[in-house]
Amino acid sequence: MTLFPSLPVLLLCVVTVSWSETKTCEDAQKTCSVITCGIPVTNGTPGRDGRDGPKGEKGDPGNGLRGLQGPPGKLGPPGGPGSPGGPGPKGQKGDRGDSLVTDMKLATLEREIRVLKSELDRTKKLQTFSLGKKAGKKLYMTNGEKMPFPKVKALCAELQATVAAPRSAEENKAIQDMATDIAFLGITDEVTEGQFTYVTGGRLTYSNWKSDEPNDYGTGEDCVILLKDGLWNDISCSSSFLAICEFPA
Ligand code: FUC
Ligand code: CA
Ligand code: CA
Repeated sequence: MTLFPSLPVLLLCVVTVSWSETKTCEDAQKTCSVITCGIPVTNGTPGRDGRDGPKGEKGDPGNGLRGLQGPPGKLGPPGGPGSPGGPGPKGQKGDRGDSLVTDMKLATLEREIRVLKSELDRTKKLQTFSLGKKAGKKLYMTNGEKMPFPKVKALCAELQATVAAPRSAEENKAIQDMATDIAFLGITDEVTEGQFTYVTGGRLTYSNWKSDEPNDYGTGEDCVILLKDGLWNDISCSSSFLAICEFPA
């Protein structure tokens, strides 16, 4: 017996199944032996893919294991200029500048000082020789003028000297020998009447008063003069006598 019925029967079966929606497959099988029940008929070929749907919402962060760190990203754009740096280290000492000129000036000055010292030394020796200055002895000098005592003091001070004041018979004689006239001595009792002192300070270590002197005669006598014979007399300081200055030994 053949599996397939004749063509008119097959067509009838197909039509009958299509008209009755409530009829079960088993009912249809009773009237149409070619219908097989239980297994659905296979679908047709799939249609073409539809268009992409809308983008979904962002999903929650995953809590699984993190992946390994990726490779470094691309080099970024260059940054802006930084803030100015601090001061650099101290530089080396500069050149000596014009020290060469200064050195030459100094050398010239030193040479000139050497010459001047030499000339001063020669002048001093000539003066000593011409004045008969003796080593270790004071030098007495006069300009031959007579004047009141204050002027004698001022004159000698100008010469960086003092008024002649003998501290020994020898010095008294030396002054007497060079004096051309009665001369003032650098001795007074201006500070304390009756107490004669050296104008440079200090009590007398030597005196050569004439007899009855000092007598503070008249309105008073506080200065001292060396008489021609070498003796002393107190006299008024405003009277005028020879000025003699002394220079150290
Ligand atoms: C003597 C001196 C005085 C003055 C007078 C004229 O009395 O003691 O100083 O010289 O003479
Ligand atoms: Ca006196
Ligand atoms: Ca007197």
